[in-house]
Amino acid sequence: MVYDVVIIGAGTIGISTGYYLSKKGQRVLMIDAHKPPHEQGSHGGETRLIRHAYGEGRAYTPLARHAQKLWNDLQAKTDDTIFKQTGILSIAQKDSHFLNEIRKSAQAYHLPLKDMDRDDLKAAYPSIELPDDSYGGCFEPESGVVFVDQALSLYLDLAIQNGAELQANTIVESIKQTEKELFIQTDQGNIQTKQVLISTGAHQAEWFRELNLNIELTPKRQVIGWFESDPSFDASTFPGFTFESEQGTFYGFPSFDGSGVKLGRHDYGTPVDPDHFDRDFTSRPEDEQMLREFLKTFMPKAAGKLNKGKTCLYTMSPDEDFIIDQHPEDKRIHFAAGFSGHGFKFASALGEALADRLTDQPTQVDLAMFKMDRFRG
Ligand code: PYC
Repeated sequence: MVYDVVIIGAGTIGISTGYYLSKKGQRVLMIDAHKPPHEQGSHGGETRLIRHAYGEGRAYTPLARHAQKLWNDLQAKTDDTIFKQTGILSIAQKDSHFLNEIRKSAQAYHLPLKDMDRDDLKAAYPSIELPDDSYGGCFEPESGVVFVDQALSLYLDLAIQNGAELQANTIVESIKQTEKELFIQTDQGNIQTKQVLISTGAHQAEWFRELNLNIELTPKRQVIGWFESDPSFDASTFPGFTFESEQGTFYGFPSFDGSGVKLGRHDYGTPVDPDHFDRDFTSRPEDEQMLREFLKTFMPKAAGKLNKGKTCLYTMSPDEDFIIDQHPEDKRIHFAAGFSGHGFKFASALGEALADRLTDQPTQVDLAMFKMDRFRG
């Protein structure tokens, strides 16, 4: 049996691509070292923000909007919560690059956006403490929070209903290229396929080296904590948020059903070997201290007891933009990598686009900005 596509890495992008390929009737096999969804890679931590007006660059906005449409389509298939429209509040110095880019994205794509000074923020969110008038914010009402396990489990179930296969707890050792087929060599035996997508998150650096692609990827250990919070932080009234402060760039989630506020720091993280790093949140007290210090300063009523803490992985590309491309010498080998801590929200649209590319169809979103030749001298 020869598969149309083998996907190495059934994480965020692998599963969504598997789903969209299965909808096209492709013979698909997803392989993962663990049993997805799981907490071993980059999709742990339960929730992700989806922001449409995009501080990292307005070029991402069409992708975010199409991703939102596809998350809504997925939501229509289930009673579980895939997406919750909490709105997203971004706070930073009022003339920061990040807020200006959000404003420009909203303008360019006619997105509803409320520009707020410190007094507006104080009136709308009395639980946020801002030390001075230099801070401002942008509130985007149509964006919100995607629930990771629910979304990926549904994509996986639907893909399997459509005939896709999942081979969990399997290590891929190498890819042998012959003119006719690709042979995927695993610790459970060999598999034949016409094409392969490698989307192995923090393990992608090893594949780039193996396939002679000179692109540096850096896996980083990240920490997130859920802190007991006052009812003013409940998801019915408080939005998801990003917050650039003198203590660092943080992001967070309101309390869902008493979970407490979830907080992480984006511009932080220790470079690690993804197979050997300290997964225990409590082993480094300075991690909790850093998150708690931010809350004590800016959201003191959310600085309660730590309900739980987790670690997960970012995989940083050299410019923090994604790498989605085909091998320059063998177009049957596709990659999706380097999501740099801001990829999950786009997974629906990227999975659809990769499935289109793998079946030689035009993509609905433009993937040109993710080509790897941008790193060539
Ligand atoms: O890109 O909004 C984001 C995000 C939230 C958590 C990690 N990344």
